[in-house]
Amino acid sequence: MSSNLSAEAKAAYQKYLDADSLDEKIDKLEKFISLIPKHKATEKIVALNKSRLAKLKREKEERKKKSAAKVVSPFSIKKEGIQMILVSDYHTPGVGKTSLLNFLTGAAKDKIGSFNSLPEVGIYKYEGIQFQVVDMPSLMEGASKGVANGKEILAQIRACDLVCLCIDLSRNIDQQMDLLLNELDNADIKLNEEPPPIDIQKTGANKIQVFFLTKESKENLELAERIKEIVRESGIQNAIVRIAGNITIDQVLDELNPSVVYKKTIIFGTKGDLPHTEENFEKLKENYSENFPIIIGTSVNKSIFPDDFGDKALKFLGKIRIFTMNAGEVSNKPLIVNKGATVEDVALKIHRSFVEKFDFAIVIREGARQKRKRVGLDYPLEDGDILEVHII
Ligand SMILES: Nc1nc2c(ncn2[C@@H]2O[C@H](COP(=O)(O)OP(=O)(O)OP(=O)(O)O)[C@@H](O)[C@H]2O)c(=O)[nH]1
Ligand SMILES: [Mg+2]
Repeated sequence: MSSNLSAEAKAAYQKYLDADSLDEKIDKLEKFISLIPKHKATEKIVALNKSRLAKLKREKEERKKKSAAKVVSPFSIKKEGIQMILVSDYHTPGVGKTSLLNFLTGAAKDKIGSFNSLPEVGIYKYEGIQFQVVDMPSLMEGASKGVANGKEILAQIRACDLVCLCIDLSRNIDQQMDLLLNELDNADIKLNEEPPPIDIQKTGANKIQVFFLTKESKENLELAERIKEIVRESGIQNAIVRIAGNITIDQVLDELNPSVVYKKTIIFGTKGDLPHTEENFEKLKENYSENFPIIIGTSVNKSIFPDDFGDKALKFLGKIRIFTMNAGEVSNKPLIVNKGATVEDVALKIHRSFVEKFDFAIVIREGARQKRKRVGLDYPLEDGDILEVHII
């Protein structure tokens, strides 16, 4: 144990060593890591203990998977379309989540103005696209430790497509943001961060190999030994680690931590009709737009909500719409696929047989030089394309 550590940190480490249960061990180790002063000389000890933490957390995930008796939580909402979750912090009750849900979808009218302890759900339709709006109970301090059903709520946030932080513009916006960002960070939910270009695959061979795949990644060559050390320390003895870009040791640790997820997140400022909310809205944009490119001012009372929300959201999520055509008839419900999807990706979504018996496809693209084109499976599609697949 390094002598650079405070007495408090050393005591915390001892508590971790003494801990009996897995949960307790995780808790104590997290506490210890938070007490290590962060600078160059302690980097190694932080990394080492974070990989131990990753190991414990993976063990916990494994145990969870094994526990056969699966009880469906009332906070678990099955996805129907693009799932967006409205979240707010517990210390600011009544920010207007249920009102917004009701405004967009017509659901839960009778739940407005009262404290909601269970989620409410509605469908917001936008040009044939379904957005499933989930109004979650607010997040309490310590949610990631399970306070006020925090674990269940956070589990659904992990699974959703779009996190929507709801901030009451008539109250202290920084306080609301701080609380929310803190709770989500504690739960290892990373907002608007790109997942690092690291892939760790367990293998049969009894060794850890690190490959640097791109020119850029080769600048990290000197990290190879440390990466191996960290992966081994996290309990993995045999793996291939592929690095495809510039990375940091912290990102390797995140990759080993099974609870880390990356979520696209926007902010809704609510109650924009109340006095002085304009200043707070400006402040919200000023302080947070660097990390949150979409900040939307709303008012349920004055029906203020962007007409082009669906377009904005889809673009932000990196999704495109493809309209399928069958015998000249164009479907009015688009298929939602990832940007860069090919004819094959979409055909697979319709039915596997469309790929197996594929003959050719017709793509109709408004505004293109050649509006109607005959193409093959590998043809890349664009937002708004009309696609007709012909089979043999
Ligand atoms: N002036 C104004 N009041 C609003 C607006 N939206 C909501 N409110 C009011 O704010 C209060 C709380 O709204 P809710 O929608 O119940 O808030 P909530 O976020 O669901 O609250 P919890 O379920 O307790 O977390 C209600 O009295 C609403 O009428 C708005 O756009 N403008
Ligand atoms: Mg509510």
